[in-house]
Amino acid sequence: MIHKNYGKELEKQEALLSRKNQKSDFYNGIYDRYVYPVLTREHTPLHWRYDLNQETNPYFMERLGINAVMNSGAVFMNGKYYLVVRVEGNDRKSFFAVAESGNGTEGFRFWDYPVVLPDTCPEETNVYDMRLTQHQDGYIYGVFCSESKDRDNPDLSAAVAQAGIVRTKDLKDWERLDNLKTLRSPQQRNVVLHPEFVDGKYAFYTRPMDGFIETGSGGGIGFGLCEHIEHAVIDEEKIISRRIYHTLAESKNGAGAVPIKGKKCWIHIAHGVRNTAAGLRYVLYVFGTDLNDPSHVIAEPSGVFLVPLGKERVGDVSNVVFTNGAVARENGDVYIYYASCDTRMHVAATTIDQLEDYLFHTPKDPLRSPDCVKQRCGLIRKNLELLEKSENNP
Ligand code: BGC
Ligand code: BMA
Repeated sequence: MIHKNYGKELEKQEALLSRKNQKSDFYNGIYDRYVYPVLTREHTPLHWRYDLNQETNPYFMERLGINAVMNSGAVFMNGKYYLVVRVEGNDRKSFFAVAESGNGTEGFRFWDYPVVLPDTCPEETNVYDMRLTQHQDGYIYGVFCSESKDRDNPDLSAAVAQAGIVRTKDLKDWERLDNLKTLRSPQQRNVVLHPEFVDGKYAFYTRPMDGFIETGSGGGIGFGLCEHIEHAVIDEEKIISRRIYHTLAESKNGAGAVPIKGKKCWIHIAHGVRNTAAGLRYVLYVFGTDLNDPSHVIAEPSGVFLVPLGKERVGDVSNVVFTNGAVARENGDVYIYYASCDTRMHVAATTIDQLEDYLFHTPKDPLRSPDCVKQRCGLIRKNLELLEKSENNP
């Protein structure tokens, strides 16, 4: 018999799932934020968490709770928005699950079952942060972090991060390919597959690092080509977006959403990390690369693009926003899916035109306070002159 509490809990959840979302009054001219997160752990189906049977679960307890939903890959397909969500169980292990919505800003619902990936790496302990690339070759690729215990290191927390690769046509059947091999970097996280061939090859954004947490000598976001996707091997990684002293990306950075093809450039929404007394702070930044050479940066606006604000600042890993998925529609609308604090998913809405205006008209970072003041005084002077003129001839 189904437990008597099920109906009431389901009704509460239905109210959450069918809640309308709306733009918040946050304003910066660059994107809109929405009032409600698009996914929280409360959105996960009750039948994932409870044993619904009155006899075997008399207290109607969560038997397999869900701790958080976050860092999601995103695609638009057959008229719908799909997120492949990182779902973290109460046991700290993550897995992937598909949630779909008709309009991209509300009504996201999980499918009945999570994604069941082929279990091909016996040492793999955790998987997370899948980027979904609708590739020119006709497949949808999922590139994710595959994490294993570092058996050669006595430190209990020592781990090895690699890029796992799967592909699908429908988000239901997934074929697992070999993990990416980068010959010069022992560890990889935040690897993204470019949607088009480059010089007839598969192109990846990488993030070379020395250790599991520390990027060490790894200079930033890398770029590399490989011949075959089934056994992907990258020899040379060229650094395209560098870590720089006293910027938002001093400690680490990494590719985020799959680059969006704009009119003037490839639009990259990435994350940057700096260290603080309160721990690592993750923010988003944007850069643009040449349409004919996606490894060549041609637009580098100064500073942060999106930071955790208000309630977004609080969660399991506070002071973090992270994106690994965005959807760009043919009409130019862009939905950026971002997680806050490794806890929940949000959406920010903008357009390709706005992003390109931001990319090409936001001044560059002068890298020193005195030059930053000069830069700001230039803006103030022009504005005050304009205001004065318009006061004189209203
Ligand atoms: C966590 C990730 C985190 C990484 C580095 C992993 O074990 O699951 O969320 O980004 O460690 O801190
Ligand atoms: C990482 C990422 C994310 C996470 C972030 C903050 O290194 O790969 O999984 O959101 O740390 O914990």
